[in-house]
Amino acid sequence: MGRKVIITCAVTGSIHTPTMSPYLPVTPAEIAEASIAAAQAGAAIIHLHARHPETGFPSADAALFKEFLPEIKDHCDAVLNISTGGSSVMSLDERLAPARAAKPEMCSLNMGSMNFGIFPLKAHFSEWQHDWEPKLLDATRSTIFRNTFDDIELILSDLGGAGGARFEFECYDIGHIETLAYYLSKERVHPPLYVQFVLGVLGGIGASPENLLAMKTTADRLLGTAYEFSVLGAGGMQMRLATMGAILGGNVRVGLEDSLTIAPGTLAKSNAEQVAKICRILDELGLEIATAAEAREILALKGGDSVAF
Ligand code: KMH
Ligand code: ZN
Repeated sequence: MGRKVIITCAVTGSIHTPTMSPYLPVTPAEIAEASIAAAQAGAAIIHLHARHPETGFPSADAALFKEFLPEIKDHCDAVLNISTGGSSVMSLDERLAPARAAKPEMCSLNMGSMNFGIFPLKAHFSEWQHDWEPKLLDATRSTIFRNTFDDIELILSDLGGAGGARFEFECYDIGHIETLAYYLSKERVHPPLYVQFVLGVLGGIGASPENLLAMKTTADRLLGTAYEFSVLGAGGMQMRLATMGAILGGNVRVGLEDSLTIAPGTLAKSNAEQVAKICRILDELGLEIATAAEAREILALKGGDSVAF
């Protein structure tokens, strides 16, 4: 197979809140619909969180995931990747419940504890649909997004070993790549590693081309040929950094989890709109887009028939 670019779409996440965009999927039906449309637009992987259906509050209730996972699987072939990051105000056990129940092909694995500040988003709004929204944003001034070595090893053994999942290794800074290289040297993780370079979260590395190059150079030095990478630029740099990542030989992640816009100052009307845009860019660059089956082959996934939903 020649080089193909894998598109991940992260459809809702736990950063943005309902007041920020009317297009953010909230209910299981909305999450399913957004995921299927994103897959139809060209995404090979769908990265999934859940939300409380009435309030939109980030939720790791496995029962909510059970409402949308089979529905998405019935309507498209995309790889369903379940978050183990949840939100920084959840306990680790809460965060792992959906992936433990669903035994997915893929789940996220955040490679270090850090500040994860989403409180600056508060300044853009004066009225809120729900009381919890400004409170959650403020809470990120004092909470730690906890991903200790023990936590990482628990996820590797529980979901990787026993569950057969492979990982989207979310690296928010250079040191997280060092941690991944440590686990590679100890044979706790196995190639091909799928490394998500996350740029633009306050507390992690900033969203600049220079920083993306630094991440890539570090990963090349430490992980050599053992890895594939993808690029996630949070906020307004999403499309530019994804494009740069693709040019550098990587894959891309888009979706309303990480950016609500389709162009500066314009809200994206759907996740699929962002997927369609990155498809157009990749096409113009002469780059081919991976199908879900090709993504499974590239990332050595266990297959959609081996999950528990
Ligand atoms: N929204 C990303 C910056 C996870 O789900 O494990 C972080 C994320 C974490 O995707
Ligand atoms: Zn996520």
